[in-house]
Amino acid sequence: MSIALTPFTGSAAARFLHDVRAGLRQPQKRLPCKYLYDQRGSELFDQICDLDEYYPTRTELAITRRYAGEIADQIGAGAALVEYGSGSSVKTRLLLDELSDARAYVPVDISREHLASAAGRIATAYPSLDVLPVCADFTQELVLPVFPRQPTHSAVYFPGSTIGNFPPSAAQELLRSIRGTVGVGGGAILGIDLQKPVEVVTAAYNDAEGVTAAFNLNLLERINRELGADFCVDDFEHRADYNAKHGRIDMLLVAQRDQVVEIAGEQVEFQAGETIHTEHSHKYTLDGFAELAAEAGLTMHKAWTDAKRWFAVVHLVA
Ligand code: AVJ
Repeated sequence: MSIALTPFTGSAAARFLHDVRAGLRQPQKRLPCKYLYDQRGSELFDQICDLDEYYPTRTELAITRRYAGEIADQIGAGAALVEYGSGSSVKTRLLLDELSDARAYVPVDISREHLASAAGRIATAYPSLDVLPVCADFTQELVLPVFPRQPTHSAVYFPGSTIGNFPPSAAQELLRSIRGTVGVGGGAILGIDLQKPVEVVTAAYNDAEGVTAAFNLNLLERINRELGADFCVDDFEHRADYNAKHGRIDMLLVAQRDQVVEIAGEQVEFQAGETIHTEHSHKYTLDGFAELAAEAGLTMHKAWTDAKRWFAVVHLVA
């Protein structure tokens, strides 16, 4: 199994430094949420998924388990399943178990190590499936690999409501690029988090054990570790507010006092109470999401939800 590599300009460390500097120079400081997921961050995220307060993971899993057969029917026979994010998860296997005639499985991930281990596990568990990992940033134009057995069509699988981390304009751009990747006759299965009572959403990002706080603060520790910055992490606090205007959770780091932080020779000033935006997590209505998809040229063909309508798995067709 070989991994197709998309060429990058510059090293990962140089990009990280560039993004951190650019984000912290803004009047409203921000850091891209993708950097939350280093080794430690990914471990903490796995712990978040097991928290009582964090409903999305288990709700999506229950929907997928219950409707795997129907979802596979919608994907259709002879497809190549293209998963955004490394897919060694239970959810992916539930679908692959029902897609007995799938031609290929293409996991796409930016992290080479994650990708290789996830692809290896799927290849072992499904020996008759062509597993063709692609190391790439799925927000960029995606070139599908050469298929040993030509699929009848492609279907993108994008679970986890990760699309909710993109602002609407970027989410729409991503949907448009999904449409470009699968082409006419292709489709996509997406997990999306739905609007629900504010207390439920807020609790999911402010857990009692403080795992989400550790996950958020780990970003500053990562900047210290990898970029040699001198953030005093104890001087920042985790906060997650529901932003009703945008229908999203805003995850923030709040400076507890005036301070100056040095990052690769650059001084960054913080005032007490000043915030860094680290992640937005949009909660959609089904109609709202269908509209967003339609503007990107995708039709919402079907949606599966739980009894409380807290989460949805949707089928979009190009
Ligand atoms: C997996 C990115 C969708 O937004 O709910 C969980 C990430 N952040 N707790 C989400 C996350 C804080 C999660 N996503």
